[in-house]
Amino acid sequence: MKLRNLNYPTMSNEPMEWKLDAHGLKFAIVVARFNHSITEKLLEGARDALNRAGAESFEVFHVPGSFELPLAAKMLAHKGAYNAIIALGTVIRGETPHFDYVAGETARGLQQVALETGLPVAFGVITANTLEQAEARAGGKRGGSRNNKGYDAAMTAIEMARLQHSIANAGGP
Ligand code: INI
Repeated sequence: MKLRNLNYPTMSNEPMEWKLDAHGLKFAIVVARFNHSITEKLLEGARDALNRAGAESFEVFHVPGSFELPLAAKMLAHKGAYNAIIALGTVIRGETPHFDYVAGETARGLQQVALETGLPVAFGVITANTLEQAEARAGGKRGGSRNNKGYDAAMTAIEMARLQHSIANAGGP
């Protein structure tokens, strides 16, 4: 396979151009509407990463809040139609313990789906103390792909889908 040297930000600064190639890969993005001013920026970042990397396709699904992301991810995983799932949400700490339940269960549930189904599930959920902090992790006031957790999650999904493919073809004679 010919790999392209694409020059745009990765989650880490390491030179891992190979993982940026998403040709032939299909993705599902599931995004929470809660805190939608932030989650739509995450979605924009994820779309940008997948488009730049040449993903074959991606489909977008919405759920009410982050708490619903794990079940939606599980439904999508069971379709067997995707190489990875990208889960996007934003949980902002308020005055109540609600934050801990929503954030904790969302993280736990998404990891559980990945481990139980064997399908990569990227965790693109911002957990922040304030709206300003959340905004800063979604590309800033105007959005964009730098410092955007949606972009990073899509990059992770591409890398893990590629890894799954490599492992499936490894260990031969
Ligand atoms: N959902 C979020 O995605 N972020 C939040 O900050 C949040 N807070 O703070 O309440 C939130 N709550 C809704 C939750 O995800 C469920 O949709 C709801 O509890 C119904 O199951």
